[in-house]
Amino acid sequence: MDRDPDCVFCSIVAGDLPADLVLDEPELVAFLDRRPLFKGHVLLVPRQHVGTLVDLPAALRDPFLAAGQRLAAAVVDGLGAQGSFVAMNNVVSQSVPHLHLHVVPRTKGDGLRGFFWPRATYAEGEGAEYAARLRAALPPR
Ligand code: DGP
Repeated sequence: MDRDPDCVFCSIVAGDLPADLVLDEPELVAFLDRRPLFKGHVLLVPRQHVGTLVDLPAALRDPFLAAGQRLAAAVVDGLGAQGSFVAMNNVVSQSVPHLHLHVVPRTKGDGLRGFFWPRATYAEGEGAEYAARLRAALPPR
């Protein structure tokens, strides 16, 4: 299994660094974020060192998303959350360069207000232009 000796999440996966494990399976591990947005905030990682979503091997795509679904169910069924916020940072704002999916329990009124994300506005025709650039850059299926 590929491991980066300098990666903290590889150390958690290997059992060299303690963490509260939520899921421990041949291809995937999930554990509590040590600085949770809310209690029960889980990070799902591939066991092998993968930097970002773009680098995730095809064979892991379905298991990774399936585990994310199960964790999203578990924060509701196990913790009494109403729902979840599921997200990942890739490169920008990614503080640990080992792919990780955040699964955060959410309940109305919990105080999380959209992370104060800035919102842009498209000028007339600009949305169509952006969509065309993205379609042209999409890697083949
Ligand atoms: P991001 O900013 O999206 O890269 O999220 C990285 C998260 O990883 C951040 O919420 C804190 C968490 N984290 C960083 N180091 C450790 C660690 O050693 N153990 C645990 N459990 N979580 C960590």
